[in-house]
Amino acid sequence: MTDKSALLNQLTKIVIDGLIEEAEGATKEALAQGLEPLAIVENGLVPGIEEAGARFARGDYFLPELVASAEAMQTAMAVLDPLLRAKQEARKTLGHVLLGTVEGDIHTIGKNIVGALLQAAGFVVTDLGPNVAVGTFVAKARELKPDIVGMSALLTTTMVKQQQTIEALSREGLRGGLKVMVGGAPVTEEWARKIGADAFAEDAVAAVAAAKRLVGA
Ligand code: B1M
Repeated sequence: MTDKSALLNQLTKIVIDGLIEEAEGATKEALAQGLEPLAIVENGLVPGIEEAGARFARGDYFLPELVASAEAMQTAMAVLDPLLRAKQEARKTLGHVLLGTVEGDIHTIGKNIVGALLQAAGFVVTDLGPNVAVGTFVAKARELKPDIVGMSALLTTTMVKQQQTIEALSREGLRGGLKVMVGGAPVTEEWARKIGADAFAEDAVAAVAAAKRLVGA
């Protein structure tokens, strides 16, 4: 095993085991060894949080263990996030994305990665955070006039808020010229079509490609 894959495996284990104090140092070490920030996310951290989620679903992990895994991942992401954002690819602004996790849903990790890569690609991102009420998306869309509203949902029970937000945006006459992108682990292309979203993306790299398509960049 190479040093680099050993470091990635170590990061995966740190997230699975929720070793919060070790996450920052191991992430900095991976960077020092020349690993790209996105590769650290995709090949080190994400497999760890997915395994923690699978253990939680099987009943092998309880909520405190899932929380510890999430905190270890977020500690590592605090190191990587500025680097992901700083990798400015475009010189001109491609558009404005209003981003948030829908009402009733506090999952932020995937949304934050999407936001960081959109910013790196040249989009201005206004991140409303987690648990964003339908009315808040509508009010902010009216106020800020973004090109794209992006909604993340991680729970099968909160996906419906994406639909309700799209309906509210239409009702308020805000859909003309405004595109909507949806994503999150339970969200599918089929769901996106059903609720009238303009784009679905299964990961952050696909989200950048989709956002560029939506603004014709
Ligand atoms: Co929770 N959780 N969680 N959780 N959690 C899931 C989603 C779950 C699948 C775990 C499981 O049972 N296997 C399950 C949902 C089951 C379901 O709905 N069918 C679940 C549950 C049940 C819960 C609670 C209800 C647990 C409880 O309290 N009993 C609770 C819900 C609280 C709430 O929201 N109201 C809860 C809480 C938590 C923590 C707080 C502990 C923590 C979140 C911490 C945080 O985000 N700040 C957490 C975590 C970490 C997870 C798992 C393990 C990992 C999610 C994650 O960060 N993945 C998750 C299991 C899983 O998904 N495998 C799980 C990594 C991230 C990079 O991927 O978020 O999918 P993801 O984002 C990707 C793509 O989806 C896409 O790009 C991202 C980057 O590549 N994408 C977009 C995301 N948003 C996008 C938007 C776009 C485009 C693409 O356009 C706008």
